[in-house]
Amino acid sequence: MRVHGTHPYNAEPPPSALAGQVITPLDAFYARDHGRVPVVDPAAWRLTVDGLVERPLELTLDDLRAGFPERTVVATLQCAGNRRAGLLAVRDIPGEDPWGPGATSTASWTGAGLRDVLARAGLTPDAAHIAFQGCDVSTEMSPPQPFGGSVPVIKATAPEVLLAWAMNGEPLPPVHGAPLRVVVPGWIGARSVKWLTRVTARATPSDNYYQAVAYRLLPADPGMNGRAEAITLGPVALNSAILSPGDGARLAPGRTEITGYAYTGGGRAVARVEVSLDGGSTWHPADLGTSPGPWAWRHWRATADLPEGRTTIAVRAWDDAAATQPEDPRTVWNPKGYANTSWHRVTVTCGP
Ligand SMILES: Nc1nc2c(c(=O)[nH]1)N[C@H]1C(S)=C(S)[C@@H](COP(=O)(O)O)O[C@H]1N2
Ligand SMILES: [Mo]
Repeated sequence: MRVHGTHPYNAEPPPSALAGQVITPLDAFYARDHGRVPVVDPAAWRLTVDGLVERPLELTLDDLRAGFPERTVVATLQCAGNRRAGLLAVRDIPGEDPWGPGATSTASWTGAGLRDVLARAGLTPDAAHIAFQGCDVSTEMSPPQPFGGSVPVIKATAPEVLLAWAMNGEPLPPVHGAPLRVVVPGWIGARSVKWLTRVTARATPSDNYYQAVAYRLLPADPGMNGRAEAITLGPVALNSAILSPGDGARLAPGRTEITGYAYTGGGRAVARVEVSLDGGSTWHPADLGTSPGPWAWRHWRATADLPEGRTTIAVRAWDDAAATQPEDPRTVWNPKGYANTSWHRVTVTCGP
């Protein structure tokens, strides 16, 4: 793993560890924490469901396992800071880690459907947002706060949203949120709150720091009237990256296999992936392979005859609304370094 920090723990797999496998092994799954991993006693742990509900609930892990149908969903998590390093190269972003393309991974998640738990509690008609709170404490703000966030009721009650206790068929590891985390497929990783202790139905979005202040896309510049809106990040924007060959690789001449991932959230689908060897003048379609399901990335592959010497390989994806990725990271730079969706590039050298 490439470790960006130990307390809190932040680490991403190198591209080679993500390449070639649609389900990321647990020891290669990226980790993104804002506080120290809390020590949770699963026997004493309870999940509180409260707020705008008819019947507030207090559930043990056994209540969740025995009381609700078990569901499994293959879903990709992607941090909003994935590929921030490409934005840092444009302009400095103080205090934020230089994530490469590995702040994303895919697992098979098992747990109870959040919609089933919310149905048991009974949402009142004025419930519009479902807020999540973990029991880790972040000191990134003053006074310190537990990590939290929210999603609109329409997403919270969609069948793919889980309260997960297992990952790839194993008990949820401590660093990924044991004993229970939310998994909100298609939305930025920050909404998949780990070490979950409270689910609250509200009329408005969560006022937690990570919903109300961080994970918002600020304008690059204040502008002439200083009134550009901050965008609260929700669904993941279309993105793609090259996993192999690695940046800086030396390759034997001849045919080279190029592989990587493409992903989009919010219920959209990756419709096409293309690679260019000439800075975007011409594009070659990649093979998308079979889909592992509507909430997971696509692992694509293409083969190319690389010329001798240095070549920069670029990738871009298209989605089913015919949106594609911007060429230049300068056009998407923002002060917190989120959502770098610009073409991903690696430079390789071919020679005898
Ligand atoms: N309680 C809690 N939940 C959290 C976080 C956190 O710091 N604390 N980080 C979030 C962010 S920003 C991301 S990208 C994902 C990362 O999940 P992972 O560490 O399992 O990959 O968890 C989210 N859930
Ligand atoms: Mo994140």
